[in-house]
This record gives sequence, structure tokens and C-alpha cells, in this order.
Amino acid sequence: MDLTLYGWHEQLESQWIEILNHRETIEKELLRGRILLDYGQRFKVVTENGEKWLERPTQSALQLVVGDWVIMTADEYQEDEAHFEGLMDRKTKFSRMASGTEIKEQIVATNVDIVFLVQSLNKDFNPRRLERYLIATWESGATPVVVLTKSDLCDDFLKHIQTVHEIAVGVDVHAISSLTGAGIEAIKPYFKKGITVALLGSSGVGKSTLVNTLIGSDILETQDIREDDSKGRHTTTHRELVLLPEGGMILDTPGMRSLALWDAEEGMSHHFGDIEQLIASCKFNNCGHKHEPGCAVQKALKSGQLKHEHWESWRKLQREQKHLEQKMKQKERALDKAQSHYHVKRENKNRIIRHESEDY
Ligand SMILES: Nc1nc2c(ncn2[C@@H]2O[C@H](COP(=O)(O)OP(=O)(O)O)[C@@H](O)[C@H]2O)c(=O)[nH]1
Ligand SMILES: [Mg+2]
Ligand SMILES: [Zn+2]
Repeated sequence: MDLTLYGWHEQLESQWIEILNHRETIEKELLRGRILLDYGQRFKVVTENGEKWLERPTQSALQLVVGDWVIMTADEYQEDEAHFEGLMDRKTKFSRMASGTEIKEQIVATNVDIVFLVQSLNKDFNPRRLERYLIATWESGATPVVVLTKSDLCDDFLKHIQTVHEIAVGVDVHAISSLTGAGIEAIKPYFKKGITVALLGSSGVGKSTLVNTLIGSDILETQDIREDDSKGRHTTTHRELVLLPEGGMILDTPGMRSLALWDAEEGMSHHFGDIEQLIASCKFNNCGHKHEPGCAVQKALKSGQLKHEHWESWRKLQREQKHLEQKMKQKERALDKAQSHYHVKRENKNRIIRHESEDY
């Protein structure tokens, strides 16, 4: 299998050579590959020698996900099995806050170049949700593209496109229909050899249908494990990276209705750069942006240069980020306390990062 089709690139090549040069033993052959499918306990990985099965590693701090490039050793007895040795550097990483009560990161996909933020034009369209996805995408390092589906079910989609342009300044926006084929040609140029496009959005917006449309056959229906939900609708149950016949890869994901942001400082700055600039030019450093004299924010709101929704959205998300920061600090303190109590050496954040990228 030619791995460059799957996005193998120069930095990975130099890292790989580095690994080969510094390994302690040459007894076992090392394999490199990209995770295509997550089956829970096992992953399907593409390598130069075909597809292999990989057991999910047991180290709890390591979250392997579809899109990751991994180093493995071949199983001595079973040709199609491989064992985890290490994780290669991630070019991009899309995260969100894991659902549940515990404050923790959930990695959704890695090494994605372009994220299609998918909403359907008939009933799913939600500008505020779109904004969260945008921020998370900027934070991930990938480029967002807004894809509005089911244009055949919406008479006034130009209005929605206009709304998106106002929120996502400078971001490409497309309205498509997998049913009529409208707009499909316009999104094909994003798919190029070695480029990974991920589809993110709520369940039922037409992500899997779009993959099938792009491939020209119902590949996901035959390869995918599908289950009926209560509405009798077929939904994707796991993430899958599919190679397109004309080049490029597409990552289909199960639906995410809500997106709670994980630490997204850079993504926030990218999306709210205009507001950060205004704040920097307020007369007082500690300006509350309410009634203070010389407040650049209030001035911009009055003149209409700054939209109220944009400002409100910044305030809300900023509060959330602050809240998350506090919770993380609390968690860290609690961890410190528990660990000093049991005299356990604290495994700090650096240790985990080192583990993810260098422990082959
Ligand atoms: N009218 C219309 N229906 C669509 C379109 N794309 C998908 N659908 C339908 O929407 C439903 C959900 O599609 P699916 O691809 O499973 O959504 P996913 O959960 O995002 O993967 C299915 O019944 C599709 O037939 C479209 O462009 N127009
Ligand atoms: Mg699906
Ligand atoms: Zn101010």
C-alpha cells in the first residue's frame, strides 16, 4: 500500500528515519500505519504491507483515534495482527470536552487537514453551534469549510449562507444536496492526494450520504456496522477514514449534537480577533466594557462596527473557557493532594505528552 495516498508526509518520514536509527533492537521489524477504523477494542490500520488489526493500548493516558499514525511490530504468528509501539507526531488534533461529569479532553480526530462543518438546511441550521465548531476547528490546526446539506429541502438557503458569511469571515461556505447533486462538484476540489477531510456535525444531517455520493457507491452501507435508532434512521456508529478513488480521504464520524469546547485559547483568538483588538484599545486595562469611559467595545457596539450577537457570543464562550480553566486547576489540586497523600509520584502533563510523541 502506498502510504502517501493516506497522507504520509515529509515530517513523518524524517521522524520515522529517526526512530529507525535510534531503536534499541532490530530483532523485530517495525511497521508504520494510519488508523482507519475504530472498533472499540481494536483498530484497523493501513500499512505498507496491507491492513492490520491493532489492539487498543492499555495505557490510559493515551487516546488513540482514527487518523493517528502509529508505529507497530508485526505479530509473530498472525500476519494480520500488529502490536502498538508508539504514536507519531500529530499534525492537527480536534478535541472537545468529553461528555459526563469528569472534566477531560476527548480527542475526536487527528491529522485532519480540512474539517467540513456540516449542518442541514432544513432543520439543523444553528449559527451559535456552528461558531463552536469553528473555534474548535481553528484550535485543532485544520481549516474549516462550512457545508450546508439538503439544499433541496430549503427555499431560502441564500439567507443562511449570508448568516454563515457574517459569522465565519473568510471561511468557504457551500450549500449542497446529495439528492439532486447540486453543489457537489464545488466541494470535490478539496479532495486531493494525501489530504484528509473530516465531516463533523449532528446525526442525520447527511454526512454518510455525502461520503457515498463522493465515492459513487454505497460503500458505508456495505462496510459499516449500522444500527436503527428510535427514529428508524440509519446512523454511523463509529469513525471511519475512507480513501476516495480520485484521491484524498474522508473521515465520517457519528453525530455530535453538542460541542462543549475543550481548552481553545488559540481558536478563540482566531475567531474573535476583532474583539481582542478592541479590548486592547480600551482606555483602562481592567475595563469591564460596560459604562467605563474610553471603552472601545461599547463604542464599536454603538456605531454598529461590532455586532451584538458576536459580542454576546464572545462573552458566553469566554465565561465557559474561564470556568473550564478553574475546573482544571481544581482537578489538578485534588490530584496533587491525593497523590501526596499516597506518596505517589505525580505524573505531570509533560510526561503524558512525551509519552504520546516519543515513547516508541
Ligand atoms: N432531502 C435530502 N435528504 C438527504 C440528503 N442527504 C442525506 N439525506 C437523508 O438524510 C438522512 C440521514 O442521512 P445520513 O447520511 O445517514 O446522515 P448522518 O447521520 O449525518 O450520516 C437519510 O435519510 C438521507 O437519505 C439530501 O441532500 N437531501
Ligand atoms: Mg452517518
Ligand atoms: Zn472596554
